[in-house]
Amino acid sequence: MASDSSAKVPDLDQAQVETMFEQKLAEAFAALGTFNLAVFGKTGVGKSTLVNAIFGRDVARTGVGQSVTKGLIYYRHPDGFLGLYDSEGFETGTSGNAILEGLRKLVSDHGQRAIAERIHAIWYLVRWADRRFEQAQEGFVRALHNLGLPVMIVMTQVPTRDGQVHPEALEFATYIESLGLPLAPDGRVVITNALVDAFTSSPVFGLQKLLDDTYGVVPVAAERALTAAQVLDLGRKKKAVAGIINQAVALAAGIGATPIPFADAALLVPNQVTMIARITAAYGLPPSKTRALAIAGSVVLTGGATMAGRYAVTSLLKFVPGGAIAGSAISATVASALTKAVGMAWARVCEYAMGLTPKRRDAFLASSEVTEKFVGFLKAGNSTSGIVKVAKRALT
Ligand SMILES: Nc1nc2c(ncn2[C@@H]2O[C@H](COP(=O)(O)OP(=O)(O)OP(=O)(O)O)[C@@H](O)[C@H]2O)c(=O)[nH]1
Ligand SMILES: [Mg+2]
Repeated sequence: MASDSSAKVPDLDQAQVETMFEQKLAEAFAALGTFNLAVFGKTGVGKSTLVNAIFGRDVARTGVGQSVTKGLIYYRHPDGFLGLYDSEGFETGTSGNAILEGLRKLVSDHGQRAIAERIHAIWYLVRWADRRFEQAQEGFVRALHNLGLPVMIVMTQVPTRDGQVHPEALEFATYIESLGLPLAPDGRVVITNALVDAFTSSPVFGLQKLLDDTYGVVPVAAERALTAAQVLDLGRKKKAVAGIINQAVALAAGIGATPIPFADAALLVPNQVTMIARITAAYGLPPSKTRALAIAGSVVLTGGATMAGRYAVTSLLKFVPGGAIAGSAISATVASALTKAVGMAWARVCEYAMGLTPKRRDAFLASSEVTEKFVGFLKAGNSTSGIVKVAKRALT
């Protein structure tokens, strides 16, 4: 029997795969890099509220703060892929000058810094109800631009009705735009409301536009971190994940196509572990909570899917005349189908986690429920591959 062949790659036990998972998860998170955002605007304009609405976390409260200069603190979120320069209690004038001085030092060696240590975007917030944009503010925005940083002006707490922006807010935005400031990405002011107004019930507005515009100014190398960090646009995460799954499927097909006696399950495992780790990171799930993910992944990969897959391959091989070449052709199909099924099921686990409140999510990510969900989604997947069907039956 093929499974007794001396060429057989030894099976990996669960502990080995678990260790592999932890290593690959760490690598995948490190590979995301960091997206660094600086947020300016007077006290109460809504800096913290806006950051919360787009990144789903109070970076300033949960992050580790480090004073850059008076009035400017850099918070690195413990998840690693989000950094925030927050100007709490910011005023233009003297404190604005101090901040500019600090920034000037910070960006003076920008070119020599790793991408993850640069500032990638600046949001300068103006509250519409202030209806004033002073010369000092204008000067501050120009100075930021002169430092080579992409500045966006965001108007906050703007009321809308039936999708129509309050006419006075529009007028105010037009006024700011008429100053000819070098605004990224297109010279326009981004109009937002980050919180439903309890009194007027004016809805949340403009956040997707703000995020899209932000993508327009960040360097490609910081995009993956931004996609992981933001929680507003699940579509962007899904797109990144689809790319990761496709890559792994192509790699699996390559592994399966090598003329080995049969597609050895153990050969497919590292590729699937890497894929799962990258999917987890792309969704931006907290790396500090990945222990249960590593366990779930290793249980499923060593227990069910791949074992069943190999069983199916070896039994099919018996019926294929002509030996290794026909066998390897089947192996490529098997390897791809299984890898795809595993990737899709894992993506659903991550999306399920994303849909929970932060507290429920943490509890879920620390529990054996992860394994149950993974197996459940794998079984429920709609792969038409016969091999995947056999693998599903083997999952109990
Ligand atoms: N309706 C509505 N209220 C908002 C919005 N943004 C902020 N607020 C409210 O305005 C107040 C101040 O918001 P913060 O986000 O704390 O302002 P900040 O700019 O971080 O202020 P500092 O940290 O003091 O500089 C809070 O009571 C928020 O609830 C918004 O978009 N819409
Ligand atoms: Mg704040």
